[in-house]
Amino acid sequence: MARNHGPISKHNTRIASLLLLAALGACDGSSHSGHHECQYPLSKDSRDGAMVGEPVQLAVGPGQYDLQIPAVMKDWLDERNWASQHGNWHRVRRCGPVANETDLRLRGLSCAPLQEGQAGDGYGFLAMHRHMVQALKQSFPNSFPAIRGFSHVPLTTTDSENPLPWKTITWNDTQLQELALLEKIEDHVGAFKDDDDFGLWLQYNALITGMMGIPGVRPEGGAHIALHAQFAVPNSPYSLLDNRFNTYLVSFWRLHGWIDDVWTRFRAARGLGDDDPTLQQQMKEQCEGMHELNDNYLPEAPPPGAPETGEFATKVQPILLTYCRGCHSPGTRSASLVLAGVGLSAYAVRQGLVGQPSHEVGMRLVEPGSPEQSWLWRKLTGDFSGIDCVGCKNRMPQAGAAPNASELEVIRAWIAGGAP
Ligand SMILES: [Cu+2]
Repeated sequence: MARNHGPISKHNTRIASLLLLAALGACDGSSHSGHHECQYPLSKDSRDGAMVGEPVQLAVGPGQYDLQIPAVMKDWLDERNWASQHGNWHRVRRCGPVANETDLRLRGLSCAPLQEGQAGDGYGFLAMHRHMVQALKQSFPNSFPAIRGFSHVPLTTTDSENPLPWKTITWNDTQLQELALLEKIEDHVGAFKDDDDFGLWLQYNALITGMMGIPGVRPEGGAHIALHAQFAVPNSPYSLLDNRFNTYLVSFWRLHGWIDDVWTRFRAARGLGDDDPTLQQQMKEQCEGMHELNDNYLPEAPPPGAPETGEFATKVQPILLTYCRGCHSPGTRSASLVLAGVGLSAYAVRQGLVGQPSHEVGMRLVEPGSPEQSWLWRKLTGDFSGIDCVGCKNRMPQAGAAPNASELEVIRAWIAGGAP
C-alpha cells in the first residue's frame, strides 16, 4: 500500500534539485533512501556513549520548560529526515479536514489508501511507532534510557515518572479508566478482537479527523491522543501535538515507549511473540512506507487568487531565491526548511517562515517585529550570542555567494516591520 504514496513529480523535482546542487555547490541536502533502516537490528551509532545523553531543557517561561531529546539523537533523526517522514505518515492518513489533496500534492504526497480509524490502520499505527522506538533504541543503546518509555503513566504531578514535574497532571475519569485498563492489559485481552482492534482503540482521534458519529469511534479520541495532550507544553518550540516536530521531544518517546510495552504485553498474553510473520510483515511495510514519505514539510498552498505583490513577494523572496534555493528548495530541503523553489508562491514560502518553529533552537524562524528573535536573521548574520545549541551555529549560506549588506537590510527591515 505504501507504493501508492508515490508523488507525480518527485522524479522531476529530484533531477532539478540535483542540477541545482551541481550548479550551486556543496550543501548537506542529500536525500536518504531509508529502506536500509528497515533491516533490524540497526547498528549502534558511533556517537552513542561518547555523547552527552542528557535531554535538553527548552525554556518556555519562569520555571517552565519542555524537554528535547539529547542533541545527538536529534541530529540522528534530522540526518534521516525522520521527523518529517513521521509527520507525513500521519498526514497522509488524515485526508480531509487536516490535509486536503491539493495541499498534499504540493508536498509531493498523496492520501494513503487506509485512513486513520479504518480497519487495518490500528496495526499500522502500532507497527510504525514500534519501528521508530526500536530503531532509536538500537542506535543509541547507552543513551536511550534518557528517553525510555514510562514504566507506568504518571497519574499525578509528583509521580516520579512525570517528565515535566513543573506541569500539573490532571486526568478525567474516562482517561483514568482507560489508563488503568491498559496498565493491566493482561486482564483485558478479551476486550479486543486482535492487534488492529487494540491499535484503533488506543490511537484513533475522532476530534482531529472530524469523523465523529462513525460506529465504534469514541468522540473523546483514544488514550494515545490524551497522552499527547497531557504532556504538551504551551509555547514549546515543538508541539507534542504536531507530528512534524514531536519526535524531537522526550515526552513523545516516553509515551510511545509505554504504548509499545503495553502492546507487547497484550500480544504475549495472546501467545504472540516477535517471530510472528504478520508482525514482521507489518513492521516492514510500515517502515518502508514511512521512509518513502521523504518529502519535507512544505509551506501551505496559497488560497486561490492570492496576490503575489506584497513586500515579501517583491523584495524578500527574490533574495531567498538567489541565495538559498541550492539547499532549501523542495527537492533538497536542508534542515527540513524550504525557503525557495521554482514554482513556489511567495505566500507559501512566507507561511513556512513566519511564526514557524525552527528545527534547531527554541526560536521561531521569523518572529514578526523582532529580527533578534528570528532564527532566519541569526543564521544569515551569524549572530549566535545567547544561543545554546550543538552543531547549529553555522552562518548561512554555508557555501557560495552570500547576500550583501543592503540585501540583509531588506530582510531585517521586513522582519522588523512585522513580516507582512
Ligand atoms: Cu506518531
